[in-house]
Formats: sequence, C-alpha cells, structure tokens
Amino acid sequence: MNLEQIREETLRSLGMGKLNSGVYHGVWADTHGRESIESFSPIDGKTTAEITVAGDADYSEIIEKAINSFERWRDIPAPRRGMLIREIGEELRKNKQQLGRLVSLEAGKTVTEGEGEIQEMIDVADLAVGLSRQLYGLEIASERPKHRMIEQYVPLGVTAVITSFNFPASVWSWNAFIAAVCGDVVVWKPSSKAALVAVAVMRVAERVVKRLKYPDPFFLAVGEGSSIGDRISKDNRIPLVSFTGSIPVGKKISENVSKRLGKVILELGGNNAAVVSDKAEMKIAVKGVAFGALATAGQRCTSTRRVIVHEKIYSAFTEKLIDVYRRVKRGNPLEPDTVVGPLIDQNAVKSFKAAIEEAKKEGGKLLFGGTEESIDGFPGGHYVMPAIIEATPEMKITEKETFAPILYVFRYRNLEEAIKIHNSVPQGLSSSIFTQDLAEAEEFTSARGSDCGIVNVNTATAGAEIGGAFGGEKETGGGRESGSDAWKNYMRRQTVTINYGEDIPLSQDVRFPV
Ligand code: UN1
Repeated sequence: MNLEQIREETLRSLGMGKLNSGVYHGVWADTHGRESIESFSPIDGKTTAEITVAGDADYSEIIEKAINSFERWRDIPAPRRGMLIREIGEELRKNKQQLGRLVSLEAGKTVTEGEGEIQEMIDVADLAVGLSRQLYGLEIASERPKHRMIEQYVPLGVTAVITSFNFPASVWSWNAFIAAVCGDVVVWKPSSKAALVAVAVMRVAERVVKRLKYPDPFFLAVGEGSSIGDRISKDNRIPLVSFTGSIPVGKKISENVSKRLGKVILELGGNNAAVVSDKAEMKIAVKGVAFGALATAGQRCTSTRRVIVHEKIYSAFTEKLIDVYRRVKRGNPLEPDTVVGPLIDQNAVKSFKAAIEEAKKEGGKLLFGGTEESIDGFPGGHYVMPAIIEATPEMKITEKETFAPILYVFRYRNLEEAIKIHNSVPQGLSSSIFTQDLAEAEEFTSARGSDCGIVNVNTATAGAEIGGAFGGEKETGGGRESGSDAWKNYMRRQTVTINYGEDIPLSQDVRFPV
C-alpha cells in the first residue's frame, strides 16, 4: 500500500472521513459553516484530513454542556464510572492498530511507538478501573467526645486537558481517565498539530458512552492555543487546567489560572540527562541512551538531551553510540524497521538546525549528524540526521530544550561533578544513571542526587510506565499525572467533622457561655 492508500484505509477503518468535526459537546457539531484546520503528515507533508475548529459559540456550548453533564456524572458511583472506562479500554484494544497507525501518520511516530501510545492508554484505563474502587480518604481521631472526623475526596467539576502533539492520545488519557473515575468531566483541547488523533480517540470513547447510556464525561474543542487555550485558562468555571507543552506557554497558562486562583497541573519541558559511569554495563548504557535520545526523533518531554560520561570510558562510549546512530534506519515511520521518523514540521527542522549552529558557535564539536535530510519518495517530509555534539556545561544552548534529536555529550571525573552538571539546568523532568555500582546508584537517587521528578537506574530517561506519578520539578512545572496518588489532583479534599452527641463541645477547650 502506498501512503495515500494507507491514509484512506486508516480513516475508513476508524469511521472517519476527509472532513471531521473537531467539536464535541454530547453531539458532534456540524462541519458546515465552520473553519477547519488540516492534519499534515510529517512523513510526506501531505494532508490526511481536515478538522473543524471550535468558534466562540461552540466553546460556550461545550462548557455549558460539560457543567450540565458533570451534575449527572458525579452522581454515578465511582466503580460504575470505572465500568465505562473499562469498556473504553476494551474498545481501544480492538482499535489499537488503526489508532496507532493514525498516530504514526499524524505525529510521525514509528509503528511500534504509535501502537505503544495506544497501549499506554489501555494501561491507564486498567489503572483507572482499579482506582475507581480505591478512592479512599482518611479517618482522623477527634479530640471531642462523640465526634468523628474524616477526610474525603470530592469531584472537582469541569477540568480541562490541553495536550501537545508528541503524545497526542495517551497524555489525554493520563488525565482524562483518572479525572473521569474521580467524578470530573473533561474538556480536551488537543494540539492543532495532532487534532485528528484526538477526534479518532473521542469517537471511540463516544461510541462506548452512547452504547452504555452514560452521561458524557468527555468533550472536545479543537482550536488554537491562542483562542481556546487562552479562554480555558481564564474561565473560572474550570477549576483545574492540566497543560502539557512548552515552558513559555505553561507560564502564561499558569499565570491566567492563578489570577483566578484555579489549579494547574503543568507538564512542561525537560532537559533530561543520563550519567554513564565507568562502572556501567556498556551494552545497557549505549542502548538506553540511544533509545532515550532517538525515540520519537527526540520529541518526547522525556528525551535524553544530555549524556554525562565518565572520562575513562568517554571515547569507547561515544564511539559505540555513534555506531548505533550510523546503523539505525531513518525515514518512513510506517516501515517496520524504521527507528527514527520525521520531525513534526519544518519549524522543528529549523529549530534543530539553529540549535546546532548555536552550539558550534559556543564551541561545541559536532561528532555526528546535524543535517537536514531528504528521504527518497517523501520529498515533503521533515527529516534530519540526529546529532551528537561534544559540549561543556558552560554552553548556554545546553540549558535549552530543543524538541529534536540533539544529544550533548559532557565529560566528568567524579560522581559529585556529574551530579552538579546534571542538576545545572532549569528543567527537572527525567534522569538516569547507568552503573553497576550500588553506592553510585543510591547516591544518584538520594536527596543529594538527581533533582528531577523521575530518576532511573540502568534504564532510559524516556519510556516511563504509567503506574508512577509522572512529572517534574523546577521549570518542568511540578505537576504529577497518571499513576500513584496523582488522582488526588483531580479531586477536592474535604475535612468532615460529625457531632453525634447531645451537646456541642468546642475544640481547643474554648468556652462559649450562651
Ligand atoms: C511526553 O513526552 O510528554 O515516558 C510524555 C515516556 C512516555 C511519556 C512521555 N511514557 O517517554
């Protein structure tokens, strides 16, 4: 099949056409008379389909319907809310291949990564189903007789989830499936660069909601960040905004939401590093760093952007890494053995090239790659040769997250110095150490070690499982999503005191003689 046939077949198998509504508020808004955006594929730069965007009136309708739906949704017992998510998980299982292929078409991910993204959603669904029977509070001993104090968790209301292009489906589910079992309803504003996947995912969810006759927990508003995103951040009917994206946009959203004292979950940029010790198992370290740096063509928040290598093994390690870079297949991500697909658009290629120029100006030495590439048969695609640059921590460019496959390599002499280099950037999402030495591993994961939200030993900075709370510190924004107790972010905590006695004794021995 050529790409055109794959496009048609993928759309058809998901029940979609060339023009799709990007506005869902219990029904799909009509595509007539609405503006639309195109879904370009980074594989060949061609359009897969069009999606209509939400105008002002649509936005108002979405929020009103969401508020209305919340009043019914929150009354459904949590385990029954979980049953809907279980069925959505089942539907995702059935559509995993087709949805994965659409992720590949729209975001340029390899087949295994596209399907992996849908698997990540299925995993979150499973987690949310279990969670729906475990939304527990606490009981606290009261100082007063015949009093009971409990802490309970109550749904928040209409939450908004703003996602980026690189995980166009799963990041929504990290938030949406958890929020839904918690009793919230969710308005999704996907990236305009990956809105077709959002439409496809919403269609799957909607089918299940309708079949099981539940009130709608999920709503969709495709549109630009500058219009829909901005409105969401300023809308005091939305108590929680979860945003995944760049640091500057995250700061703006946070500012708007904070002005109205709403809550945010921010998952912003990473500048993740791996420390490779002289006590590392070389094979594991090379594969771990290569995966971290090359997966999704370096366009993950968790991508390895810096590698800090012990001087004793510096040459051996870099040589082996360059060898992997030389061997991996680049190009059409739909071919099964491709490892590095395209960047999302030409702007990303521009930023890639600009960062490399900047690095060279600052004294960096290009060890491999760094060029724009063309792939036979896909002249409109956005391909590059991933870059490895020898660098020093003084180089300002190494403090920035460039959303592209650029890996800066640093040298270190002792672990203290490695940790210092590691923690010297403004971001704090994910980190790794490759070592077989227990003391080094413990030091790196101790309070004196990595300052990130995620710290790994002998595994890549990228590729986190959903069971842990996902997120990072410093300019990464401090948010936590997905597993562990991240669910508490989607609920309000309420302290309840119940007096079942015949009197009303006061706390702190206060007397009130009336
Ligand atoms: C992101 O890049 O925004 O840990 C999310 C990983 C994936 C999620 C990345 N499970 O690489």
